[in-house]
Amino acid sequence: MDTSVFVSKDEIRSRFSGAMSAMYQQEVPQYGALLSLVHEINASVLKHDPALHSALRQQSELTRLDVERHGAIRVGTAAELKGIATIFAVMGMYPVGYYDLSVAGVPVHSTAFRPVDDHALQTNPFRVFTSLLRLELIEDANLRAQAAAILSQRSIFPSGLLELAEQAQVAGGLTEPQAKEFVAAATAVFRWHRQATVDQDTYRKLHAAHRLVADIVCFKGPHINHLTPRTLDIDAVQEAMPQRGIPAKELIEGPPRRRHPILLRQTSFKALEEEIEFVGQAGVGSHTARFGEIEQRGVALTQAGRALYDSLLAQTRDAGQQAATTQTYAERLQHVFAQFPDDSDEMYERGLAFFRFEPRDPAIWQQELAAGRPWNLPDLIKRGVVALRPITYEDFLPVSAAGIFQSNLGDAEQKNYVSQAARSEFERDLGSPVLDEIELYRAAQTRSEHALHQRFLAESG
Ligand code: OOG
Ligand code: NI
Repeated sequence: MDTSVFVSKDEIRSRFSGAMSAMYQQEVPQYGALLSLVHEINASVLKHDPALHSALRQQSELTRLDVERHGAIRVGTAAELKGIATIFAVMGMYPVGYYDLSVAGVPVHSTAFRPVDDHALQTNPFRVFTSLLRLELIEDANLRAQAAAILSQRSIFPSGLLELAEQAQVAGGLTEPQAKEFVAAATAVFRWHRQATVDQDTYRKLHAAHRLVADIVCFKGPHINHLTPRTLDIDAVQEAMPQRGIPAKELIEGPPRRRHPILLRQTSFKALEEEIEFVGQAGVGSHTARFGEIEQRGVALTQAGRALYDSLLAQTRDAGQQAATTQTYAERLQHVFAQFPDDSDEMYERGLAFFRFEPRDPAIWQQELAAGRPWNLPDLIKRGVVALRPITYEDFLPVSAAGIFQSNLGDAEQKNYVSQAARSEFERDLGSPVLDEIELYRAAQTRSEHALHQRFLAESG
């Protein structure tokens, strides 16, 4: 088979991400306004911070910045999740990580479909946070059965799409006309349907069980519920949102502002109230589900770094429970996170974060090669011969995700589920295990270390 006639997975993913963004701008105009704001602020940050500009260029992060975004969808059944996995695989997006949201009172569990290799991430890191409804968490057995019956009636994929995806897998790719057809059909899966598939009474009952249950069960497909561009200064965007008439969520989720950003900071604007029509009834109702979000990404953390992050976040939250506190959440966060070193060398030495390695300066590198010392990476870093380049965190944070879900559900919506993570059930429904994100970052760091070591050996003659 001549694979040169195939459009690359990276190219298909880029086109799909672009098509989704164009569709969502039509559907939710505020998302378009947010995109313009983020572009403006990113341009201004790059202009005023030449050091950041050149660091991003060196890390090959600059090219992807303008196309970078994530989306989120929610599906109702195992068959739907498997179909989604088949479609995303055509675009080089694979399930990474398991997120249990039931602990936060949301009856779903999730994974993130995303590219995994260095080149694919650099080209276009489009990711989709994908949640599966956990029907077993609906208490009322009748309602549970009714929801299952409604879901079993629908087919979320346009005819021919899954066949095309399966054929791509067998043949090894899609030709140009096939890729066009594929992107159009795949995008259509996630469009908004104003017409609910149920009557108002059914909608109300499902909504009362949990607003998310109604959102997942009552429509023809898993509409994209937000798209999230990446900003270089989330605090600036957060501050500017209300000035542009965009109703921002109160708090930025995740770690505090730092010189060396870690993981992921996120904020969103509140969901729109949209008119919907019910089956067999005149008149309209309303549904709120779709919103916009922004994110700022930092370095990926090791297991130890992540444990430290989780414990500091828990400390910040616990301190907030104490009546005597006069500090704002942001002040507490800043204060508690003083315990997390804000210095790349220290994060590397203490094994808290993942990095790639590069000679800092060609002349110094040449001197080092001439000196004939044996390879010793930690020493080369310490002496400033080798520079640390942070590996960007490509995933999500469950506590932040819960905060994003909650801000769009209203405070009254807090539910308590007696439930635990059900990773193996999720993987059974998905039809494969999810990849371990920490392993992916570790492998990226190791590849970089090996490449530099090889170069050192080759150039030392
Ligand atoms: C997904 C919420 C999680 C994020 O950025 O953490 C998420 C949803 O609302 O379906 O997208
Ligand atoms: Ni999101």
